[in-house]
Amino acid sequence: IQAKRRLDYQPPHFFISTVDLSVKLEDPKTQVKSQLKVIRNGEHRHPLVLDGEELPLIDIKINANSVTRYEQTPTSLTLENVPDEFYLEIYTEIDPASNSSLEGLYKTENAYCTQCEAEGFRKITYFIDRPDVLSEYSVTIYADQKAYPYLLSNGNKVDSGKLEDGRHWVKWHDPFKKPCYLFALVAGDFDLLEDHFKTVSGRKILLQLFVDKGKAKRGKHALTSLKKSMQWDEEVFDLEYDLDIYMVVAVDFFNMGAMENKGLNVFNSKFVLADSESATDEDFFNIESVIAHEYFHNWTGNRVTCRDWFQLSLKEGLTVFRDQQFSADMSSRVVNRIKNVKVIREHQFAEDASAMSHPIRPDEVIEMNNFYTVTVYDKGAEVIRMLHTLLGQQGFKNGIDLYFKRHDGQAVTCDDFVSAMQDANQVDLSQFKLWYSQSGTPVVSVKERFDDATGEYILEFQQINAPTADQQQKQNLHIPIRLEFMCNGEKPSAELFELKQGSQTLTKSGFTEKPTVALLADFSAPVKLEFDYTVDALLKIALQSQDGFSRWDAGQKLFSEYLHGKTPAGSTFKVSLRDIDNLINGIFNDKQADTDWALLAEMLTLPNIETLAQQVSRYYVVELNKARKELESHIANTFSANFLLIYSESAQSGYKYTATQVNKRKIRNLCLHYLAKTDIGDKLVSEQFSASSNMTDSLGALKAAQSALLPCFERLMSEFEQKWADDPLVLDKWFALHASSEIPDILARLDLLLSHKQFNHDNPNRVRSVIGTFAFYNPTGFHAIDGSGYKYIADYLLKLDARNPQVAARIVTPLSQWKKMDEARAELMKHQLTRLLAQPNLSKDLYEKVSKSLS
Ligand code: B3K
Ligand code: ZN
Repeated sequence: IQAKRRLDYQPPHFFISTVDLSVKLEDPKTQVKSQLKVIRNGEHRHPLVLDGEELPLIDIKINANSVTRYEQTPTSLTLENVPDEFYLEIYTEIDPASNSSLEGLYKTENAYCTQCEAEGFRKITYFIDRPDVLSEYSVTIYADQKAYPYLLSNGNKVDSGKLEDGRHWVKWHDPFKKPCYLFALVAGDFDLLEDHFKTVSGRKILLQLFVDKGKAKRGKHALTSLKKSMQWDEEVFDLEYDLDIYMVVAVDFFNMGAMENKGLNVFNSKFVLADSESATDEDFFNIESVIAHEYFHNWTGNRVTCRDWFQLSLKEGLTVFRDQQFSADMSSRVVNRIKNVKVIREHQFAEDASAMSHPIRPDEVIEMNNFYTVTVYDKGAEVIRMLHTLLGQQGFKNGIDLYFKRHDGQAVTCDDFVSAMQDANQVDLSQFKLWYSQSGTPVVSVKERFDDATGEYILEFQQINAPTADQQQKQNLHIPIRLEFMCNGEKPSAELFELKQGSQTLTKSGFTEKPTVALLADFSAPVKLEFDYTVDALLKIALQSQDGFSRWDAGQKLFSEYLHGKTPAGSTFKVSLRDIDNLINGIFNDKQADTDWALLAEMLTLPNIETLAQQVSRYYVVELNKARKELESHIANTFSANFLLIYSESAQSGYKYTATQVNKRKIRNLCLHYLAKTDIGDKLVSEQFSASSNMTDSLGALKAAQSALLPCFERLMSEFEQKWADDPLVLDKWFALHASSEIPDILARLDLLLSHKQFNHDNPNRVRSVIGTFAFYNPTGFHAIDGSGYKYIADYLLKLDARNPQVAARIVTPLSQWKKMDEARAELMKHQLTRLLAQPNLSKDLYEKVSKSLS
């Protein structure tokens, strides 16, 4: 198996200016006829090489004449001595019903649907399947009218008709040139929700949302979110929608969240369907954010796309940054920032510390689908955010304007993006660009000195870029560090420090006493910070900083250090239980807090075990988990009166997805989480569960019961199961709660879940909710010292890999991250990885991740 390298990029030998596709949907054989206008790129004599996978070729013609001389391999079709410009007709047959990889054209329970990014188009027809080949598409779809009344593709519907045999056809034309990964086709019977959006220039856009029959009322929130996104992009980035129609289809079988196909987004139904009874506030939030993300891709991804897949962060990092800014504007900026930072610290730091470490612009790839990672997406967004921090909102906007002015309609690189930012602002970003090529989490180590006599305060910064699995040599990065100085009786002052060298000093004078400094405010760079804060300083920042993020972060630091101090990892910070009590007392007494319930809830939440694991070089899973549980119990019992008071104050009637209501439910369920660990827990949790008429509060009760191992847990879970027996999307929450339960016989429980009548091994949502949740979020079960958890996952992956390699390769992640574990567990994990690697016909997806983790 061969890796592709970024530096080997060569422009395509041929372009394809137009594509005329005709797809006749039928079981088991779907006929695909493709007519391509092929144009040689420059003067050369290379053959035309087309990509294609598992494609039975029926016929092939050049300028209407059948071709007999061609070379076919399992992944390509080569034609020698072709003209400089010609029409190529290719006729293939595929079987969507047996395509369980959910890539290419596949058939779900009641619909046909495509997923082409990254390299799925080659499973539909022979093509030059790379993002720098841009073509104008016409697509005609034929299918049985009764079973498939809606036949959809990109762009505008231009014609349609009926055939005599009960079949019908629809023809689509997309006027915008696009790479084949943005092609989409959907056929099915749906409920349709319609709305309109009037653009800033006065054009009326038809919005259509297609959902499973009977689910129309759950689609309203997605449509509202779409309109908000369209308006936000006009207001903030002057970006207007370009086609006259925008369609979104929700499907049940989908490998990831959603896909931004031009004019025809395809979504995992999980990110579309919501109403108060069946969806949580978090679901509502995620829908708004994923709808926005895919919509924003219309400019950052579709109008300007990637030259090659190594540039993926060009569109993903930027689009994640845009959706984060949007979410922040829709609700609370601070709470959203906390959310983003949690993802980085919990998942991205783990990836950087693993064998899969890679820069946001990878250099080597075996299976592209393995690189849709938290590094490319979320660290990518942090890199864009740093540009935004360094250039300011206006400077950033000027850069974006220049980027579109230069590159609209093109397939470009990350360097092109940075150049636009640089030229629009006349700054030198050459050192900054290293963030694109260098992997790993930088450590910024800071020391302070204060001179009583002169009033001078000195901060000595050092950056340490340690070697990673993929890269030995590192260079110094350009790291923006926000600081806040706090002095007694004065208004805190903020400042942006740019760390560019290995060591650098910042000197401030004029202090009458040693200031308290809060470093890395707003998480201004994706780094780990080392600084010997005093406990008093952390308490002061946590309770008095002007910056909500810094307050939360200081509290998290106190919790973390206290917890590590309880394990063999230890801590040099001497945080006592008294300090924790002081912190929590302070948080409760804080006047600002009751105006922002959501931030209060964040401040009172302990870092999760996965985040704690990333703060130390050795992960003592059992000890850490125990310490964390004990601390939660302590907090619950020491502050039960406070929790109870807020619990009753935050009660509300009726459900609306508004910031005020969401924040109240959030603090209320946090209080319940703690109160569950007191002696009124069982009663209170049962009461909330019975009284609740919305999913947020019902699930809040179940989660509280699970985490406190309450007697009522099993009973409430079966009530829930009965109520939602026919709704697998809702049952996913139930599956996941069971799978993350830290009960002794967890593997037997998993077996039961897998044989549940709503479980379906071919549905990625189901597989993720049971198998994924167990591997990622059941520390005691997964890391059981007898290795049974690891074996369970490996056994499952051996079967899953043959059906759906993409999903298998995602779920192997926790197993591959064995480096931080103790020797015994590390050996057991490696043993399972070795078993996987020995599997004949292992997919490229799993091969890449498993082999890396063992080398
Ligand atoms: N671009 C898609 C992801 C495609 C993943 C392919 N394995 C969704 C998104 O990021 O918007
Ligand atoms: Zn995206």
